[in-house]
Amino acid sequence: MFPGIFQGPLQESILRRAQEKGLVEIRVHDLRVWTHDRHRSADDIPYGGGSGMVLKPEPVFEAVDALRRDADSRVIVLSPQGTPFTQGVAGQLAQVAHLILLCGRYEGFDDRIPQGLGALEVSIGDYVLTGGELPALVVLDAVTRLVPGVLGDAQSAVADSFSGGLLEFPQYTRPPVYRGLAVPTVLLSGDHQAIARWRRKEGLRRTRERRPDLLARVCLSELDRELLAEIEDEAASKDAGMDI
Ligand code: JF5
Repeated sequence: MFPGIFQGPLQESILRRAQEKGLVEIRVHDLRVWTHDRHRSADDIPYGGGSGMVLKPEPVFEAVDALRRDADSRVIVLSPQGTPFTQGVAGQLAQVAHLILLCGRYEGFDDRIPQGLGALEVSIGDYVLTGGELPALVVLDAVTRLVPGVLGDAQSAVADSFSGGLLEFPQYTRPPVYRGLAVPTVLLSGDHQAIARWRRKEGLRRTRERRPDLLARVCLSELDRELLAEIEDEAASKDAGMDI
């Protein structure tokens, strides 16, 4: 309903370059093209009563009929009722040749839309937005960066680390002290083994503090368990008011 929303994000930085290199092709369509009445209405009042409007099936089905390419096409509907969008889902969608992202407005869709289109309903998080355009951009961004050739080799390694299921370790750059805040000395040591251990430990510490739900799912190595035991000890001494 609002194709203009896509113009900024798709014409900057990595999404722009991916399109220029021909690695992805992104087309934006206006649903109103497939409306027929003179007001070009895509919405109607809900059966059963209640406030708000519902996206009508006809323009959506006609749009998808016109845009669907072949058996490779997958329809994605962005909605708070969808399955959570994760790095894993992004990885799966990056394998699909042709995605059709359907952006709703109003209070939601006539439920025959996702059902009848065999669509995957995807949610980017537990909050309500005014439309599906911003969620669609989130999906486009997360999927495009996984398409081979879009990122340089150095950056594509980073994609693997969230897929590793933990939060990232803290990063620092110069200067070594800024406004009294020092970079952890191990990072300046040149001891690559000590740095790797510190990074793993700090990734685990952050995940434990901020996202215990992730920690419960991830597969931990022997070293991870050792590092987590150290973190637990440190947290316990801190709680006891001791200065480790
Ligand atoms: C939308 C009707 C869809 O608000 C969302 C959303 C939240 N998390 N993931 C998606 O989608 C937009 C708004 C109104 C249908």
